[in-house]
Amino acid sequence: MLPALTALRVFILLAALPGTGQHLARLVKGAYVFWSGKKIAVIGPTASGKDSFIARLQGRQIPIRHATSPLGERVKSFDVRLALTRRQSVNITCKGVVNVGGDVEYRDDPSGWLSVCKGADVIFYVMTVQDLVEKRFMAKGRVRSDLEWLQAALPQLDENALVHVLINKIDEEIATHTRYEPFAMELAKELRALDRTAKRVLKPYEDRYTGATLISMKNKSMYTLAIHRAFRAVYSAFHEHESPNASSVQAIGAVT
Ligand SMILES: Nc1nc2c(ncn2[C@@H]2O[C@H](COP(=O)(O)OP(=O)(O)OP(=O)(O)O)[C@@H](O)[C@H]2O)c(=O)[nH]1
Ligand SMILES: [Mg+2]
Repeated sequence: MLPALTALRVFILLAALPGTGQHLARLVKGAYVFWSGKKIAVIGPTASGKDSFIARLQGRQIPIRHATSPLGERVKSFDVRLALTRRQSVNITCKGVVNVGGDVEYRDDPSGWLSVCKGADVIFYVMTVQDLVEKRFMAKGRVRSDLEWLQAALPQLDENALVHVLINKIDEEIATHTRYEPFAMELAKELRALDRTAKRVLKPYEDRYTGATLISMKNKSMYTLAIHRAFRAVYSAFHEHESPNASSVQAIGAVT
């Protein structure tokens, strides 16, 4: 099959939006166009799994030992090969990804998170499932203060920059990817609370928030399942933003 055709078929899955014919084709093309050459930034608390996420995106093994990333370490542009099924994958170019450690000093340093996020189209904020369960998104929690940091930073960033939260290390709570859905249901209350808080704290930029996705960088099956949801949620939010009257666009759920 021609690569372009494969890519289109893949994006039918990626977009995963209801609709037929021309409308669907437009959406599929839109998703492809949206993700091609996107600049992403990866931020989050220390040891939440930022380097592991970048490794996964690059198809590498995740670092076994935690090594704190130096401030503003640049990661070269790379192509993300997103395998949607065993036989289908699509290439997305991520340019100018900059990695940065998660300490608060790193966050607040001018050459820290702000420089990482500048010019990014999509900012992935990586936290852990422990942060969620311990409600660190509530007042005085680390996640909450990071959201406040983002709210203050957004006016200085790309005016269309989108934010997506990845809730990592779910493999520490569940054994297989088949437990993903039931686990997400168990955490529904916390996920809704995180969503509400994120939208409230990010005001007036709450539209930039594209939801949160449970994920494991360590477990490949869980990673694969989750990353499609995350990419889809970001694109859906973008599409919704672009055409607010599009009735067939999936609502962005808190989590997935
Ligand atoms: N169990 C489990 N461990 C993980 C997962 N993702 C990352 N880790 C581990 O967590 C540790 C930290 O991962 P990193 O990716 O280096 O974290 P980081 O966010 O880049 O850390 P800093 O740069 O210091 O802020 C490593 O020991 C990883 O092996 C995951 O999904 N599950
Ligand atoms: Mg790191």
